[in-house]
Amino acid sequence: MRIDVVTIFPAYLDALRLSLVGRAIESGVLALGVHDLRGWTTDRHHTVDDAPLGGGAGMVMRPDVWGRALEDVLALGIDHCVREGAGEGRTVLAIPTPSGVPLDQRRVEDLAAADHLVIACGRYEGIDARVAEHYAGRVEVLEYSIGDYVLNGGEAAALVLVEAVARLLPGVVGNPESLAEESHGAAGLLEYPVYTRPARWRGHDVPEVLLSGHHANIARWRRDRALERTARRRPDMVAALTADQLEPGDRGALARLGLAATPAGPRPLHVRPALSSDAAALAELAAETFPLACPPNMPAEDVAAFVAVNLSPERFREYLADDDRYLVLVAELGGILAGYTLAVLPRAADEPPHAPDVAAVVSARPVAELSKIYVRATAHGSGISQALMDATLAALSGRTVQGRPLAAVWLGTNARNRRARAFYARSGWEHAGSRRFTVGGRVEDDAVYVRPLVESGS
Ligand code: JCZ
Repeated sequence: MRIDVVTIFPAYLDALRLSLVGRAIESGVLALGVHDLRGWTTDRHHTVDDAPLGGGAGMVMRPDVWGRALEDVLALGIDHCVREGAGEGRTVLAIPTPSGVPLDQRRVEDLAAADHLVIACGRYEGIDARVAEHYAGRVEVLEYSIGDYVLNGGEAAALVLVEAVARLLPGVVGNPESLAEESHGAAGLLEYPVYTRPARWRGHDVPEVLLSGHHANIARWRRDRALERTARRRPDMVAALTADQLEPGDRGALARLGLAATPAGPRPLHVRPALSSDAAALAELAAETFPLACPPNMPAEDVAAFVAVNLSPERFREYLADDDRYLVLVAELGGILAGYTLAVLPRAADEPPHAPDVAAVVSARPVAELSKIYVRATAHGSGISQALMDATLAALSGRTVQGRPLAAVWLGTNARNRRARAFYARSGWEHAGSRRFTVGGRVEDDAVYVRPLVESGS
């Protein structure tokens, strides 16, 4: 590849002769030319600028000087391509400007595939706009920005572009794995933090997992830190993650960061106690989600009758009004209810759970029932159920019945609902047996699960 930089401060680019880029030049994978724009002036003062037409502050770089410079410099690329046997070659004229397209790794990768890159560094208020317009008819023109801040000229932005492109040329970065593993690669995440010896420095310890030699745990820890950093520092990048970029275990990590992995990408998830003003929305959500949890052969009329009686806005208002007995939490995704939980506390501390198999397995009292944990079908698999369950268990851990803290929670789920059963088994619930349950006069079997509660604060 050949890169030519045109500037009124050629010495600014001396730094490129150092380090990796310097080695790329020495090894021959990169030919770099730096040219003084004043070499193409014709007056004895070597004038490159003139006043802005239409008025305004500062000066503008003259198109005639730039035109002569670019004719000569573009010709150097033709010679280079012929010598390299690259045929016509691909030429890009890159012009740094704060009003350009943001430079990112995708674009750098694309530019690294060009044969000739010419970088035109402006100063003052920039280059007469007709220069970019004129050359766009002859070569690819890219007006680019290296960030939303203002420099005095294009030279620093040229250094940035040359360094970013040069390190992608074959043989420039010693270990191609370091290229593959980096930030802004296909992973769509920032890098995890890195450490070296000593294991303790000024009272700061290296995270223990990195000394464990357990490769799977190290990989998970690094992935979690990368997700956490990206969520905090670059919410735009996290929001742009697609399902194919997520690995098993990422949903849980995102949920702990308050993000649900929706089909549109991770979105902020807010779990809070339900308010009386949520009753109508809760009833609507319940009517949508309850049928999904029903046995597949249950007649639609029975499902509808159950919803009308037990999941009406009026019933929700009753649940919400009786907060000694009911705990209702909702999950909001982008301000919209995406799921809810309904837990039922016993009236008396020694009241046995309303499922004989649970009573047989758990002797401790009081015991609450996690009656509903429903998530809108469109949000299934997003980690909302996990977040709702974690929040519900945390809230129940702080509750007492007649002064005694809750000892355990149980729940029943349709025995044939494999998705739900796998979810409970995965999240630390113990299968305790089954219970009979009637809906619309039909007998159904539920699998029952239990979980002990640890008192909050202990
Ligand atoms: C010429 N001022 C060229 C580019 N990202 C970014 N910030 N500032 C620039 C820039 C500023 C300039 C010129 C005169 C680029």
